Amino acid sequence: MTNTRTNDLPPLKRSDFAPDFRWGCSTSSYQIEGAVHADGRGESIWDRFCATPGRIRDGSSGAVACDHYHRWPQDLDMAASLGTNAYRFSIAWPRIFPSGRGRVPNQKGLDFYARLVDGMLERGLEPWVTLYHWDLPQALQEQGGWVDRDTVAAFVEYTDVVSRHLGDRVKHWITHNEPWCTAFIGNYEGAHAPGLKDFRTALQVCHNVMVSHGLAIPVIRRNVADAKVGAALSLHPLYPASASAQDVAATLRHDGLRNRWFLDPLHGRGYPADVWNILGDKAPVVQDGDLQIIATPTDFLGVNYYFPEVVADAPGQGVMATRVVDSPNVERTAFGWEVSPDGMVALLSRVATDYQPAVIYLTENGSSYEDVVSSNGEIDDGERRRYLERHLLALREIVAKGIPVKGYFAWSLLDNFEWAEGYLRRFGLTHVDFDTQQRRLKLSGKWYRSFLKGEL
Ligand code: IFM
Repeated sequence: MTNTRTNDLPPLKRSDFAPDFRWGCSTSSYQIEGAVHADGRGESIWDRFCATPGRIRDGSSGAVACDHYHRWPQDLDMAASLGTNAYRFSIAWPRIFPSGRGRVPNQKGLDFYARLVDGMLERGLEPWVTLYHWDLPQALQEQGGWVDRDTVAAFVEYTDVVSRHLGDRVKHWITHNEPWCTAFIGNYEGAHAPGLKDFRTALQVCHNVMVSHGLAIPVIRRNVADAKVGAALSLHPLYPASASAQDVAATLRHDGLRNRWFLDPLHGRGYPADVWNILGDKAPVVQDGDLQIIATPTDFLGVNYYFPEVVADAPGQGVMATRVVDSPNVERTAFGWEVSPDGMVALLSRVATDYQPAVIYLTENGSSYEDVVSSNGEIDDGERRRYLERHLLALREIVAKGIPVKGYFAWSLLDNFEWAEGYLRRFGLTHVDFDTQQRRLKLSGKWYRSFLKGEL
């Protein structure tokens, strides 16, 4: 994989894209809000996970994070000042139902999101809600969490309340963010909340999350006139570590669980048979009608793109007998993720060819570098700026191929709590000083602003 994009391409302009193209930033509740005890919010699995020694690399938590719960007007001002026309954020379920479910939602939690949405609309930002970005109420985890079918019912109730409350103002709804991470990082790798390490559990969690996605769609449509609904998947272009038949077969298996396990059932094809046959007794329990539910038609496919993976055969390693290897001599972010705009072109071309979604949104894309505030207060994050520019050049190429990408959301508006990495990884276009809560637009943010305002 080489990145061939060069400076001799025509300069990038906002007008290369359709006038109604959505340009935004993405955030999520636990990563930015803080205020974990404010206004009746209940405990989430991430509060519990962070309180467990050794789980978060720097021993931190999202208890304060960017204090966005109190500073949201300033943050929305920043988003609007960039020239974006949309803003993707998530709702903290424990603010709405502190114990996960109940007859009466927490009005103060609903009011917070109503104020936030009104604030977006006042600033010309179209609100894009994500209902689940990983902060499950801890009380539901104690009853089994996503592995328990009751959590599916609880999610549908929560969806009903939120969509009834915000549906007059919010038209774009994302049910789940990155179900792969919910299921496998949280329940198989154990690196995210709830920190379990069981493959069978992860597969059942995955299935239940997908069923909850399908069941939520008609509820949103019932409550929201002109709703546009989809899920945001983390997808990866995959390449075999060598041309050997073994590595090629391993890459196909890996693709089966990483990409097709989500894309196939969402597009009415059921679970991929090649993977299902490998799973044996680890396969999830699928009730009659579940696959039809998961395949409930959506309005768009959300794709979160960060990096490609290189895969090798690994006999005896896990059920799938595959291994992701570090390819040498590739450019990486400070997080170690390969930088590959070409991978984004390959991924979206593949998704468009294999599944023909009517509309795709790039619901996340971004990079983590070790930003330094210079003595004059500037944050010269040239690497992130170049990452952004190169991915937008790739996006222009994707759109020119006729692939129906209709929007791009940069991850993220702000530096924030990066899950198991704590505050060690910064993804923001805006620098946050976590001691003072001072925000400073980085060079990358200024570049995004110049691009969006036609000033490049
Ligand atoms: O911070 C995360 C986000 O919550 C989900 N997508 C990937 C981002 C970077 O790791």
